[in-house]
Amino acid sequence: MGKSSDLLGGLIVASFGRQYLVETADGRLLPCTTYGKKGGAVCGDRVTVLPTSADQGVIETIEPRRSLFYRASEAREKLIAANVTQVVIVVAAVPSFYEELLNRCLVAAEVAEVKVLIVLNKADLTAETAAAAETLALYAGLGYPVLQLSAHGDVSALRARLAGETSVLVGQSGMGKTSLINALVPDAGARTAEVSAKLDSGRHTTTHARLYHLDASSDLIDSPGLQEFGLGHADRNQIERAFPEFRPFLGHCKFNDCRHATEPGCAVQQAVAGGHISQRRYDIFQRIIKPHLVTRG
Ligand SMILES: Nc1nc2c(ncn2[C@@H]2O[C@H](COP(=O)(O)OP(=O)(O)O)[C@@H](O)[C@H]2O)c(=O)[nH]1
Ligand SMILES: [Mg+2]
Ligand SMILES: [Zn+2]
Repeated sequence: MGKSSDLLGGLIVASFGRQYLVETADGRLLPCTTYGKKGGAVCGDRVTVLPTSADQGVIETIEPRRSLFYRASEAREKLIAANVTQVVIVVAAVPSFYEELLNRCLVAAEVAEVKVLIVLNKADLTAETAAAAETLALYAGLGYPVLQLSAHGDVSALRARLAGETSVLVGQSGMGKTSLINALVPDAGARTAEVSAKLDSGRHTTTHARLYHLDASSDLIDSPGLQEFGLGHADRNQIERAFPEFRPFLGHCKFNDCRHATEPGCAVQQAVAGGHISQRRYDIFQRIIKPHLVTRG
């Protein structure tokens, strides 16, 4: 442990397993590690670091987070980004996206109390995109902002929505997250090369989170492609409430602990039958909630 006068404030702008790159208050990029076996720090974290040499430091403390976006499978938490104000879920028609994964991201954003934006990328592939847009119309109708664009074209509508926010791009790999970063951050390639050189791990550059400054008040985090999104950290009530169209019906079922599955007098099932809740969303809800029915959340 160093004297507190040796400590520097900083921001984690890249994470590579247990190795981090910290942007210090004086503008340097300092490779850092953490004490102990477990990291616990994540891209977007504000930290204090103790420099141990001219080009190496140790993370001493992680400042309290405004938000934490993460997934959890069984007992293991997988942190994605800290202190974000917005989750940007990137989907595309090609390769096709998993609607359940989109929904899991929406639930996680709700649990993290962070707003969301859905981006339908690759709009230049017009025929395929029309079908995907139809799928997403359901979400637009529920109040989620949906932006259709091409990373290879005009991204100004997205840039406008990123202003003043710390946003994290999430989605399956191949949806175009890195392409969007490249469109939004003119020197992204050079910065990635700088990070690779600092951490001597060029082969890892696209498999871990990276934070880019868009301007003085806007940051954008690129995250590794997702194949699954565990919601082990969310309880049943949180998941139910993360489906906004369910809310008017919650608390109106015959049984207090209704699982909205096969119970009689279920207000949610009646809402599905009455067309107030879409069958698609209800089916996805049932799949998401399944592991949460074993232990009462
Ligand atoms: N046609 C088209 N292809 C795109 C667009 N954005 C990305 N791609 C392509 O999709 C592939 C995956 O993009 P990438 O940015 O690596 O996706 P990531 O895995 O989400 O980071 C690459 O071949 C990109 O060139 C787009 O707007 N239109
Ligand atoms: Mg990528
Ligand atoms: Zn019910």
